[in-house]
Amino acid sequence: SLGSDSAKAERMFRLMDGFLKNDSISLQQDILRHVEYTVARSRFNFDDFEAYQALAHSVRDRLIERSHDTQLYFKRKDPKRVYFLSFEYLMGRSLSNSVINLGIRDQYADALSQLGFEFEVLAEQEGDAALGNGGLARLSACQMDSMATLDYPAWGYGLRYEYGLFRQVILDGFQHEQPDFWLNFGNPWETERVHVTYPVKFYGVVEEENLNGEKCNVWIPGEVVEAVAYDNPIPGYGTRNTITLRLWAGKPSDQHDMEAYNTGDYINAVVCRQKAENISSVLYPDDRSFQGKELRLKQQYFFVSASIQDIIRRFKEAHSNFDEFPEKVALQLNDTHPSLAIAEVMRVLVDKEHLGWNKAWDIACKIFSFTIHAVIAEGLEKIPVDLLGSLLPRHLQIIYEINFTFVEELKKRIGLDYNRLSRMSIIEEGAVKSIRMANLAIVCSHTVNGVSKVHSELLKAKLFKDFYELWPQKFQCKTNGVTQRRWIVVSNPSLCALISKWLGTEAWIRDVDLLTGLRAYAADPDLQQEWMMVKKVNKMRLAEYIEAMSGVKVSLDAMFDVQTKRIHEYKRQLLNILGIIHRYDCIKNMEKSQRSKVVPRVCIIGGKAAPGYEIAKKIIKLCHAVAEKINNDTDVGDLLKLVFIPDYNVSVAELVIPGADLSQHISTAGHEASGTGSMKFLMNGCLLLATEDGSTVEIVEEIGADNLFLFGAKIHEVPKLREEGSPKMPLQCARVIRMVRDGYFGFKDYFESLCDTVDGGKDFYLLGSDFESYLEAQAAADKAFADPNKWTQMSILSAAGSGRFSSDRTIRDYAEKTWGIEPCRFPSDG
Ligand code: F55
Repeated sequence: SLGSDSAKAERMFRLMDGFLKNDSISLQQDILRHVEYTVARSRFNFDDFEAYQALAHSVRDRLIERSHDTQLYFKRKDPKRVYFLSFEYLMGRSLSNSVINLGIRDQYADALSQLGFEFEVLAEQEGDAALGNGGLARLSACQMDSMATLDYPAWGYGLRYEYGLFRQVILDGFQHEQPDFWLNFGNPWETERVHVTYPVKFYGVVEEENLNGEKCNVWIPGEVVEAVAYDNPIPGYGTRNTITLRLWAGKPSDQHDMEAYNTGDYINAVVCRQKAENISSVLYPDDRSFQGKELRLKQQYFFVSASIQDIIRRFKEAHSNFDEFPEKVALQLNDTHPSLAIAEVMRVLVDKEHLGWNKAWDIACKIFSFTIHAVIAEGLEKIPVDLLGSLLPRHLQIIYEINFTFVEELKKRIGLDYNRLSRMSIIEEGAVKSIRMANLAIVCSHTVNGVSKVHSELLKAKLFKDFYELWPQKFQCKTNGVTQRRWIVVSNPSLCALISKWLGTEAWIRDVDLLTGLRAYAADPDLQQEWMMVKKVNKMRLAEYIEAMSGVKVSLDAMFDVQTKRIHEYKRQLLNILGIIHRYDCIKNMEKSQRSKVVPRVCIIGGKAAPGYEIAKKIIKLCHAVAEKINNDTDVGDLLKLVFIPDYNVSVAELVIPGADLSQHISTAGHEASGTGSMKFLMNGCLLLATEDGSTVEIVEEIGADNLFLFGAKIHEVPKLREEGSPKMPLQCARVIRMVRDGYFGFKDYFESLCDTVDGGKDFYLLGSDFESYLEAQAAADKAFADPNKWTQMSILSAAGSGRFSSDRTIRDYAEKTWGIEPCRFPSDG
């Protein structure tokens, strides 16, 4: 094998630039070959979807070749690897991203046009891979792109849900959920690894046994499910490195079946097999609440156990004992969802590898790092002890053991402060005794990261104060970022070309700090002119989509004002809608002659509500009710339109974000851990209207407060405002709420409870107290928009200052400060 003779191997690696050629003729032949033999259609007769499938398979061939090379190279170099454990990934589409990262988009476009097809049209055939809820899941996807591009020896692990995030269908203005059976037409990007399977065990009992005179615990499980690997290639940009996202699917275990068949109940045994597949069948659509459901816990353990077995197998291939484990392996916990991995690593090292508790714990504490995405205690995951004890009895024991040692240690450090001890304990006593997964993760991780500066400070001051006082050195900050490959290069080709032209290089695609070079030309009339043209093109694309989706015709001269994200009370889509009602009310009440002074707006809202989140669903309905009224009011015409974009997902975002003039990030201060949508809008030269929350604070540091529209209470003011309550409700806010209550938009009774959240005495999210300042910020935005040159300059400065919000920066930071890994680049020019 190539592993033995290193000089020879090096030469081989250089020679083998792959078998597949990328000239136009080769690509055409390749596509036709896949039409004929993979898709099994005649090469003389196939439609757009079949052409897409063949094209995807042709790209996939190239990805596979690169994955092989990358893995072989990693194997030979045996660098320290990072394993990124995330329960959710929002990958969206793969085609455009892949050919761009491979550097052969133009070649493919040319080959296709020779065959009579258009690349863009075929790209539209692809459905989204939506294996996640929102920000956290898209962040994982952006970070995978950066890990590949920066040549880090990384693996992503996750679950291969058969049903991704539900499809949102709007009927009469109400959200309905439909299943997202995304694998229906096959998935050309994944490879099933039938030989990479591991048994995952559940239930049963733990028995004490005597092993060579020593007592040890043996878990005798009651159910076995097989985990099978599906590999998804993640190509880097400007490098041959292509890493792997390995997703696990459940399949029946033969081992288990043998017993069932022997009992003679054949039919029942076959039916039982089906149950195994259920484990990975559906993604939980809640992005906040924890319901302590058994299936969810099963999913967590299933994914964790298979991943840990895979990681340990790979390590053991190259090492005979575990001494070097911490020098070769870093495990990143993406929120608490995968933190059972801690108990699993302990179980494997102690029970299976017989390392001894202390040695195993020492290793565990060196390999885990933990990033938390929640802000408030209610966002933290808790698992009922009874549930864990029945599903994973040995893991419960291990967690108790970890907690016992931890609490004893703690007593020595802080004395018998029982309040504090009980706050910090991994076990929460109470009506439902449960495991605090965040505490488990903090105790074992060497590093705990927040996702923005303010969030990291809040963690230290509030949520994890006790832990911060104990271990200040553990707490770090890794401000989130997004990948400019997807959010500029893929989604906004015209802007991409414009930036490269003015910077005289495409190097910013790998080195995004170069975008600051645009600052020098921000006032240049030529750049401004071209910049406006690009925005116009993107607005046109978006306007066509809006008309197709909702039948509403919008004017390109209007300001496109966008708020797209999951629907949440704290994200305050309701504040946006109340602001729109106010604007409408003003237009209706003004003298006709004054109307020509109004800056026309198209307000665009999009996002999904968790299926059980009633208030969020009412917000969606209110949006539709208000839109119905405004859009049909001839008094208003093009001065104001409101559209709800249904089924917001990654590919819709790619269309919406480049077309936005203004975007809103208006969470109640202190509630958004980071927010990453804002970064995507910023990169696309969209101006932000925002509260000083999460990553916005850092965006202000980069682009200056003059280049966006800030408003609202600051984080430290929120508690006091809450105490004061609604006397602060301004008249304007009270008036628009009254309009809703009086049935101005219909559905009077239905909106009552929604209105109560604002004027019912609590106004927890401070819509009332922020209302005036929100209107002022909106007025400032109107004023700026009325001066196109000024606006364009602010837009250029926004994009020019977005470099810090690239996930490349985030990942480099993780690699250097948290994981301790180095790039490992396949020797080739990409
Ligand atoms: C998903 C499942 C559960 Cl059980 C809990 C939370 C979630 C989830 O989707 N959280 C989430 O998206 N959090 C967001 O993470 C982003 C990335 O760090 C942040 O930008 C954002 O502020 C935060 O809300």
